[in-house]
Amino acid sequence: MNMDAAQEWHRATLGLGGNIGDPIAAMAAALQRLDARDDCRVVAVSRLYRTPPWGKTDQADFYNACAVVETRLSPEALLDACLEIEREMKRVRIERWGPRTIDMDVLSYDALECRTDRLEVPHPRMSERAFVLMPLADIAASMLVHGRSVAAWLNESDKTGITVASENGDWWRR
Ligand code: PH2
Ligand code: MG
Ligand code: MG
Repeated sequence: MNMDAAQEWHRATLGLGGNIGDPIAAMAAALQRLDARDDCRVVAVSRLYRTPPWGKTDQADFYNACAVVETRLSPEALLDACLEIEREMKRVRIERWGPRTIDMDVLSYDALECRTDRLEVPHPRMSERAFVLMPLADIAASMLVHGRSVAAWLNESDKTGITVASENGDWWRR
């Protein structure tokens, strides 16, 4: 194994959300757990947003946020770290696109474009979802996704009903 490669830090973005129980506390705890790992550091967190449910609309509003993470993990290992945190937090998910206590998705990893059985980056639906693009624009507006900036995608997205729910990106440290 090439140990130099394993030591390198990469920059990933994550999308967080939830709409059951106390989603804000769950997202804060998830980010704290990730930041506590010595192979991950949370370097920027967006404001919190309250967002109407997308996909399956007869469910409670979500809270959403995004984070920039520096990590020594590979893309799939970062996905596993996120899934492990979801599991440790006893994630409840009733159905696809339905209600959930905590969701932590890998949105991007450096400028990598890849698709495996388990992970696709950039996240295949991120460029059409304002509940991802609005928080992401707080911390990575100029990042390119499929050749266009987050700000440009956001400009064209449907932001109806989305409201800002925190003054700044400090909400997860409480
Ligand atoms: N997540 C989903 C499905 N629908 N809608 C909003 N507003 N926010 C989400 O995070 C969300 C959703 C599946 O991951
Ligand atoms: Mg997910
Ligand atoms: Mg998701």
